[in-house]
Amino acid sequence: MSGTCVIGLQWGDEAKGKLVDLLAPQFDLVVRYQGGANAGHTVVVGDEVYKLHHIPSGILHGGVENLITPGVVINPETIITEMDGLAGRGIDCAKNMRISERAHLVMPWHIAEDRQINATAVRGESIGTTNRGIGPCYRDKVGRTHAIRMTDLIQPTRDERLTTVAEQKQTILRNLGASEEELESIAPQRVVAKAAQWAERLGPMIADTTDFVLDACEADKRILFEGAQGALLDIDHGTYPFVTSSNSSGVGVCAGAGVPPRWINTVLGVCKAYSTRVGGGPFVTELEDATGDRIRELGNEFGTTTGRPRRCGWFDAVAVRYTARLSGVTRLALMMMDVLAHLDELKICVAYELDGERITRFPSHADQLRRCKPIYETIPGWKQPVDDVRREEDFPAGALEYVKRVEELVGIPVGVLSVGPDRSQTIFTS
Ligand code: 2SA
Ligand code: MG
Repeated sequence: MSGTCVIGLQWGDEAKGKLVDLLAPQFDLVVRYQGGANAGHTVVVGDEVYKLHHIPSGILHGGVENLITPGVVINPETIITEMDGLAGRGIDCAKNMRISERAHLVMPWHIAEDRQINATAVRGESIGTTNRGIGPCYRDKVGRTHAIRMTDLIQPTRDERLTTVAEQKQTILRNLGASEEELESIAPQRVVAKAAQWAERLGPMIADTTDFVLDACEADKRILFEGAQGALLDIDHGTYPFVTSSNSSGVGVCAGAGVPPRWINTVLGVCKAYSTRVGGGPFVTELEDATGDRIRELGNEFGTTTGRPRRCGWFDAVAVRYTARLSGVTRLALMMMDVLAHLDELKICVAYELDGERITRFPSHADQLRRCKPIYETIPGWKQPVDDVRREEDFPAGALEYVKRVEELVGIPVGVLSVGPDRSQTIFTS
């Protein structure tokens, strides 16, 4: 048994891609199991920066098999562009990547529908999606009538199926006030022509990944499950409705990958030493001041996928304790310690005040979360760069003090500390 998961414990962008990339050589298989091209994993190898949205980070290592399993929604255009980009750098994805025949396709109409979602305020605020068609695609998957799966691309009924759905979608979008240009972009003949190209490029990689991954489990292969987004964006357990449309916490691994719990034994929970969020929704420890701006600047906190500036704030131990427990985390990875090294004073949110009461449980309603005020503990900044630290014992005492406090509050030991984007700037501590 050696199923290891890497799960984001905040709102995404915790630098999971870097960890997965670092760990990948120790595994036989890297599995992406939820989300889609809304993910943005930045991997830095020497001077090369790779931005992956769809393709598992294990692709950068020759001997590793990469699976995209049923829980993922695939934008064929994006994945092909990404494959071409990697090919230009000498990486042939067709060699060691398989895409589940059960995975759903993000179609051009989903992107148009996502724009409609973003134009609508939910509970007084826009969700601020990544406009990648993720929500509409999952909605169609659950709704079933308009869904297209990878396997549909390689069936003889493909063109007929696509024509029917494209016609229905044109009607739906026309009623929603879509422009003529938008309607033209999803015209049946256009979609059918595109699908033929997709099938040609992706066809050789379409496989029964469920069978493949179960065989791998039974053969005692080492499997790394690569989470996308973060647990607070989980459709069932996150800050609903300001969430993504998949199960992005640890509980999503099994359903998305098609792997039962018995094969999973290690869960690495990744969090920044502070907090960030992109898009709308409550954020109790948000800093809308100079300190927030300073963190954004020091941490280069801009979205990989959309380039949006990220909202920044202090570490929220209430939220992370919740998501760490929910995700079954066995070790924490505390990232971006280098950013905190520049601040005079640090704060950790240890509890919330909700309607005059002190709570340490994470509330389920967005309105309650909005009313929560952070209760902070202040810790002096250690004010000493840590970028060059490579061993736990070389950290300044103040930094280790901060780490200890995080461990105590979250209730899980820290096993990894990160002090910069490079592979070498990662310290395994326990
Ligand atoms: P969606 O597009 O339907 O999944 O958006 C719903 C909410 O989920 C948030 N979300 C994300 N938050 C952080 N990082 C994400 N990935 C990109 C990245 C984001 C980017 O890695 O940098 O580039 O902006 C991600 N994906 C989805 C989203 O902001 C909404 O709040
Ligand atoms: Mg990201």
